[in-house]
Amino acid sequence: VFDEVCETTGVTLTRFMIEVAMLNPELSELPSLFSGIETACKAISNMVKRSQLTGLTGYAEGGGSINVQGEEQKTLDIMTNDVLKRALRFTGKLGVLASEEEDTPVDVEPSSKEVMFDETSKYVAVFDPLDGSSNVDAGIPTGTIFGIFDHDEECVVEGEPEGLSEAEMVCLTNTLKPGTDLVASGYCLYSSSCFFVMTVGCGVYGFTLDESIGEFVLTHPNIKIPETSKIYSFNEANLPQWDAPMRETVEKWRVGEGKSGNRFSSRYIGSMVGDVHRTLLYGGVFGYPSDTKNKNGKLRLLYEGAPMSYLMEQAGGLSSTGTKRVMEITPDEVHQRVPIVMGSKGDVQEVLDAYKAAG
Ligand code: AFP
Ligand code: FBP
Repeated sequence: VFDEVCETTGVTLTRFMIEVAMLNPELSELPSLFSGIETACKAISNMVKRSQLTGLTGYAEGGGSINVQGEEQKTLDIMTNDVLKRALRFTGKLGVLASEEEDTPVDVEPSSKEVMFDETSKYVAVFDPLDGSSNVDAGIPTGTIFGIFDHDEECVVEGEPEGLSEAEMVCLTNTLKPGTDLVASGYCLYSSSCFFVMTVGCGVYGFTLDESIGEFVLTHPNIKIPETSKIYSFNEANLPQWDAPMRETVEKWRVGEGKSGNRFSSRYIGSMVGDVHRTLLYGGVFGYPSDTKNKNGKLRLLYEGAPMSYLMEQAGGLSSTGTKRVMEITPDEVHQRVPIVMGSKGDVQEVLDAYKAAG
């Protein structure tokens, strides 16, 4: 019966996750968490799609709502954050959640301590609920990025950071983990199709939302990024301020004088999920490098850099700051930024070689 269903629907994300859990008993609680994320993404996809009709455009409450990073929050930033929190609250598998739109990590249940120390609270989730939201009013693609870590119940806080409750301190240390500790990561891209792309550490799998049955269906099994490319994807207006190795490599690519001899094209959406999705499928190099003004670039390590780097590496690509593997960096704080260059192995390696040569 199961196979008959599958012949009609294709392999759904739900079925895929059940099979992952059957083959990997240590991941047996992951499907319910994925089910919460998947449901939230479907709801967010609808909110984004209908935002022009429902008045969910523009800044929150007539302006003035600023997140902890000093960015003005859009109505959809706040609403999508709530959708995710609510969807995960009742999975019973999540202890702590950190998000771009929350000042500090939060527990997902009102009775925080009970749930956080409940042995079923197995995971910590980190999110950017609506990445690229500044583009949404113009109908440009946006996305949700997520990463999942194990919940470390033994974790002890050293010192007493001022202004944080005991619960918040436990939360905090639970989220400050390097990408190498990720159990799973992924994104949902809201675009011409709604794509859900994920990894649990054995390749990258892409699903497309079939709206006629309301399910994500496997359309891109085992995504592998091409080894070299002809596309770069940066906010090139910042090029004069980049580190010399980054700047010089891109200048060579422009004129076909890089290692591959390819003359590169530029493609930049300004929405990380869209730019990374294209990079995974067509090959290319995406990045937000360090510049003289922003030493750590713009992207956030915990809920943008690390989850996307995990996907990129699992697809056979590389992700680096130029001198360090992004996956190996342990954040000192939740909203820490990190310079990033990621994508096709051969081309990213060329950037790394340039940094090395520059000492
Ligand atoms: P918003 O969510 O504020 O639109 O920022 C999106 C983002 O973090 C990332 O998705 C893009 O890659 C990057 O910013 C674009 O930054 P620039 O506008 O500086 O190119
Ligand atoms: P395709 O339909 O072949 O993708 O071409 C798209 C297009 O005509 C425009 O939509 C776009 O602005 C332009 O090409 C991009 O050109 P270039 O590759 O030179 O940047």
